[in-house]
Amino acid sequence: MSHQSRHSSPAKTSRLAILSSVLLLASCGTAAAPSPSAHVAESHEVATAAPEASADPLAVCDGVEPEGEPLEIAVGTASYSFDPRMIEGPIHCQPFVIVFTNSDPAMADNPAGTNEHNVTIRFENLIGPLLFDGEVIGQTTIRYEVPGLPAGEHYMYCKLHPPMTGRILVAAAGS
Ligand SMILES: [Cu+2]
Repeated sequence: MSHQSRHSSPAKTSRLAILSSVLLLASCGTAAAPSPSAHVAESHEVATAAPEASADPLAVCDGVEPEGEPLEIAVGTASYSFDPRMIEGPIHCQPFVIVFTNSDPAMADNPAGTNEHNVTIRFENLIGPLLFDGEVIGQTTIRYEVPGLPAGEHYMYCKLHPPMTGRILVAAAGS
């Protein structure tokens, strides 16, 4: 129906296109998979053989007491990327604070759609369980109180600009 396409703005369409292509890349690994059937079989195997993968990864931190004041980590933005893109310092299951400053100004006819950003954290990669979903902000600073995360390297991105990504390295306890 023609009236539906009129409601879909070009900016929204391109954002959805970016998101879907990122998801496609994340789920398939490479664009040149050996064969479609091999990929389907692999996905099915993962889904059925690891039911615990859908469980909340934060559950391992239940009952862990915070030690001292939470670590504060400053994260900024520089032209629609995180600065720094690799966050180090958090310890296994210890809450920390991200002091997030968005310094990208609003502008008319922004090819990126909006200058607003947030920090979303997922377990290990883009399709991992959600660990933290920070409030979206314009050009300002916000304090994100992030719960203790399990040790490992987790995936950080802006949910309005999925190509805007980073990593959070969480060290093992006692390290
Ligand atoms: Cu953003």
